Amino acid sequence: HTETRLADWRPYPWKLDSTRLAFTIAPQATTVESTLVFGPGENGPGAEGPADLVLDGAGLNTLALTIDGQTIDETHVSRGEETLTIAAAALPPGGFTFAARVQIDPAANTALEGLYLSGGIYCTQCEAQGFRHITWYPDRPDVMAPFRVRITADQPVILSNGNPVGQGEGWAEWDDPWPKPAYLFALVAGDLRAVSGAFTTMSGRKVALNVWVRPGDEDRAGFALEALKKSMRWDEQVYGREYDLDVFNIVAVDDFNMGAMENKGLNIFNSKLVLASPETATDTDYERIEAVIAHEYFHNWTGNRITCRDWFQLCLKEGLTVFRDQQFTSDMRSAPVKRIEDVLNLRGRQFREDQGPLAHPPRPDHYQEINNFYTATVYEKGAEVIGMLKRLVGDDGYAKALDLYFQRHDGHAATIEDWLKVFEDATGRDLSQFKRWYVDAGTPRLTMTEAWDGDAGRLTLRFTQTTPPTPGQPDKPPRVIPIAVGLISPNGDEVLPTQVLEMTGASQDFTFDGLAARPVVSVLRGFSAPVMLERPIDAATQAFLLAHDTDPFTRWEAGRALARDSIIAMSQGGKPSAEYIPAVGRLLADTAADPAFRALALRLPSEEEIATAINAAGDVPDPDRIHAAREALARDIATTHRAALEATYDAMAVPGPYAPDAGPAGQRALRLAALGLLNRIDGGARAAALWESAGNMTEKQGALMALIEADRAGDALAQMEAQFGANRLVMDKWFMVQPLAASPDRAPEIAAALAERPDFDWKNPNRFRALLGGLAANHAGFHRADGAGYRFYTDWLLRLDPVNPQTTARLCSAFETFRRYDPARQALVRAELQRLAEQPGLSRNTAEMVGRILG
Ligand code: B3K
Ligand code: ZN
Repeated sequence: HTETRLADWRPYPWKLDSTRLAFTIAPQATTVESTLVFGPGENGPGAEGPADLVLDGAGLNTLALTIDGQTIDETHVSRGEETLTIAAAALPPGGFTFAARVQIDPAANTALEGLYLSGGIYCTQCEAQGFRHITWYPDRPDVMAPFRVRITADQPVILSNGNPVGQGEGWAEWDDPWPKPAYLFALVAGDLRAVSGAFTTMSGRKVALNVWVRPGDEDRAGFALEALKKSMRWDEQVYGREYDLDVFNIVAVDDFNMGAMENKGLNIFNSKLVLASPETATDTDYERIEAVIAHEYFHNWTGNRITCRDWFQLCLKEGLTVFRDQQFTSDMRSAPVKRIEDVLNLRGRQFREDQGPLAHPPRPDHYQEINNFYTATVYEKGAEVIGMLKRLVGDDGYAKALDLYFQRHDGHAATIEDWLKVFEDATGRDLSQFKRWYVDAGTPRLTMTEAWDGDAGRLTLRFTQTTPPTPGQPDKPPRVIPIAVGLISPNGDEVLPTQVLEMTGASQDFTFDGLAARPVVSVLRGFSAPVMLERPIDAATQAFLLAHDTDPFTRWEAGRALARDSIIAMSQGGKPSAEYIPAVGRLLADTAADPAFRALALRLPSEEEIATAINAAGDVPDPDRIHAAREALARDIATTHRAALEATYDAMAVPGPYAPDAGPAGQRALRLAALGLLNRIDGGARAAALWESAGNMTEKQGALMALIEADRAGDALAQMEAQFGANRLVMDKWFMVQPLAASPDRAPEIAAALAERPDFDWKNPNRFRALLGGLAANHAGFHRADGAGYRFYTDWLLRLDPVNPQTTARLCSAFETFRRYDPARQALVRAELQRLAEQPGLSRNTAEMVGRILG
């Protein structure tokens, strides 16, 4: 398969002045007529001589091609695998109009890329390269044009980007004045109902807002609409960014490869990120809906008005937009809790990626299939890098740089170099070393040692950094690392509030003078850099930090480390840290602390996290022993603190009607964390009672997971199916929790039995991910020694690949950690990967993933 390289990027030689599209929609034969007006490009005729016109297209039935109304002579046309080239000789150098008529088949489009049908609704997904499945076009993000779109369809609702300019029975016309690349094009046609509102922008313009759902789903769309209004207001207040069209549409569809898509003025969402009611959605679902609605809305400026020059620059829009949605959630909810959640997510997905065969920089420089690079590294590490930049230049510097970014690049397609340049110009800083964060893969290991000179009252902190090799990058020069530290005196008072140390060398000392007594160091506050920190520290000091640190992140981190070390020790035949179980008691007694924080502190690290830590220490993780050790620790905690856990469980019952706000959600989270522990010693009694009494999905799902763990969920599962059998999103949960919470010795069999059911609608990405993702997240079940988990998983990847390559390829990452495990498990995974690799006709998406994982 061929590789695309950053070094090969060249400007498009023609300038696309306008795009007109006319669709005549029919399930198996939709006709697309396109009219593209080209003028001489900056680097086109005149600058570099006559240029060919290269257009992208895939799976198109081409009916006509013209230049200025004349059929193009075939001698001037050449065809590649996914390209059409019209020779310069056929093109008037001063400009011309290219027109095409093609036919496509939305009903047969199971890959969900381009125009497809989802449960009777026509919709599109064009990022990254879906537009070429719609018509011939320069399908690259640096070719931007205003779009005028006319759609004829026998459907009540017909939408596209921009503002509506005309409509009648069976047709509608839309005009988008803002130049955009093809990947932001969208079209929707179907029987939909709007939940509508309005927003008045800061300059007083009124914008119509619609959340479009299937008839019957209207009562579950209100939360998304409110989240949209909050996002619009926040982007005005915090970034000074105003919306720029008369209407903003959001559409929920059931079949979608990802979470959502930021098409200009017409965001298309996976229905699970729009629809919510207390009976069907959990607190986590509500928080995600709010965050993703915000994310897609924020893309209007960071992604759409300023887009990416090429797909290597993906983190330019994604890292920044994730960073912005994280800021938004921090402002809407609890900033410390959000930070801890983000770090958990980063470590669970991005650190994992960065330490395995799929490691790549936030800005990669080659790919086979760009859809494989919508990764935790591009998104979440991309956001962390911006967080570091902000920490280094300060809030004012960041605000100035962002203003300059919007001013300088609005309407253009930009690069990471452009992005860094605005920071340099706005702050006067040299960011050449900082750029390493964008171009180097791998997670730096940061070690800290302390030297205390009692006579001088001086503490010296010595930091060293190294980054292990990653595929294609053997040597890693040092990076700039912002290290936030604070010093705490032995009596628990803070003697030095947070200070950001700027590390630039491979090894560097920082000294603190004038100290009356040796302080305890609180380091990497707020997780100030995405590194793995190693420091010699005893359990008593960790317990001290858990009790006294003023920074909520490092406070939580201290407790996490105690829990992690305890499980690791137990999995290797030792005992839990003597400090840990008493510390849990103090946490339960600390009723003044935010329940959401206490819930995070009480929850044990996952088995995956333990396996990662064992691997990082140079040992081989044993999934069965890790599982047993974690269970044993949970039982110890429950036995020791039974009364306090029961009191916490009772105290955290939230009276009155359900509200998805951070306050009550935090109480429910703490309540369920207590339930999870008590469940180990009460045989599921409390979970059974909660299942009966709970009036919201958050507690229902928590109770259900506990019942599955206690192996008494039969009735609950039957009730859930009876009540919600027709609700796809609830049934996705039903499919997910069973393999996820099952005992490892049965998880693969449970997944296999569920896969036999007629309602395992495996072509639907949500349903497929629910079942396979549920199993993969059951660490000991997926990695079961007999290989049953690996086999079942691979069987289904093989089945899905010809139908939906994108979703198949994404799920391959379940295997990215395989080299951590013992030789027997490694051999089992390798055999499954071989089985995939040898499959005739395997998609380019999956082939790339399998190839990279096998190395
Ligand atoms: N930009 C889209 C993701 C598109 C995925 C293409 N395979 C959603 C987002 O990041 O907001
Ligand atoms: Zn995004």
